[in-house]
Amino acid sequence: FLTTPSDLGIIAVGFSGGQGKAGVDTAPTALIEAGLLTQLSDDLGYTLHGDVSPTASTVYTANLPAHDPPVRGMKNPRAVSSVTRRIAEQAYAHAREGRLVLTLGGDHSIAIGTVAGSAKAVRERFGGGKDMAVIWVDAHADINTPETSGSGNVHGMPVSFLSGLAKGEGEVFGWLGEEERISLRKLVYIGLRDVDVGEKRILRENGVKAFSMFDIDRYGIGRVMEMALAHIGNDTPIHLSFDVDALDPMWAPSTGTPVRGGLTLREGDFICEYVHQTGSLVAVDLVEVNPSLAADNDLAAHETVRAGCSLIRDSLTYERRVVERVHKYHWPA
Ligand code: B3U
Ligand code: MN
Ligand code: MN
Repeated sequence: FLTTPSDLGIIAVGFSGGQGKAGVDTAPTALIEAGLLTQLSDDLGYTLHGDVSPTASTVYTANLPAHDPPVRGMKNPRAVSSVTRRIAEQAYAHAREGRLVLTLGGDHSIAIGTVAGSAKAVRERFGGGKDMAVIWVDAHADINTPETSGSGNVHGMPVSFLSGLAKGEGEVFGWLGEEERISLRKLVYIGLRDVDVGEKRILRENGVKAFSMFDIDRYGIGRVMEMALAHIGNDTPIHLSFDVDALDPMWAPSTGTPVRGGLTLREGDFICEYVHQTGSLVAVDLVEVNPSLAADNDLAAHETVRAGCSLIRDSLTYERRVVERVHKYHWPA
């Protein structure tokens, strides 16, 4: 786990049921058409595993319940539960093979699956003695419980289900067990600027580590990353869940809930490079790219997809450079 996997398990899951806007389901295809996979294999030297065909996400989104009325206010609860359950199995299977898991969303509800899958694999690998850390880069905290949520959109709730703050039952997240849970003590937020009142209370009461845009302005992204990693601790496997709306809409306009005053693309890239540099990265999600929300110009979608590719590359690149350096030093005389 804590070495340098040169194998990537790729999960392409264009799922939009965690929120109300169509189009986020086309993101994996858009990212792939922009050349992402070629860059990962040809330029960065990764061996890719997993179905990345244009129809890949049908594996997860097939046979969804036709009748899916709200449960505790959650919209599409059975669909989200069943999709994330399959993603969790897939992420776990990749991780068990020692692959770094890259998931292309989809809305952020899919992280219920990806994080659950990596948490389970990490727990198994370390015999339960080590909790996986999660770095959640987002304008939003996504920690509403069904009860605190004003929207009923599950993409605003993944962290509460993953941490056990919200409990599932039966066909709606009943599959989410102890071994798939994360600890709120090993969770770090970066980029927050649109947090609901109920979420703020949850963050405060649980002492969750959060670096808002205020902290980034105050300390700079370099210092924030140092503090984030210091909080997590050395040699802790890290799952990076990157919501593209953490970036300022200037860089990523095509997303469901853009919030002004966000990260520059360079700050986002730095976060990804910095996390990868730890050598502890086990999984990366990139979510909420919605190419059909190109508000006022045709370039918007293209720019957002391009930003997404950049973030993914950087989360997988830094170590490649380190490896090259190591090779140089160990080059036979
Ligand atoms: N906190 C609000 C809004 C929101 C969360 N995540 C996104 N938007 N992208 C909610 O619906 O829970
Ligand atoms: Mn999010
Ligand atoms: Mn968000």
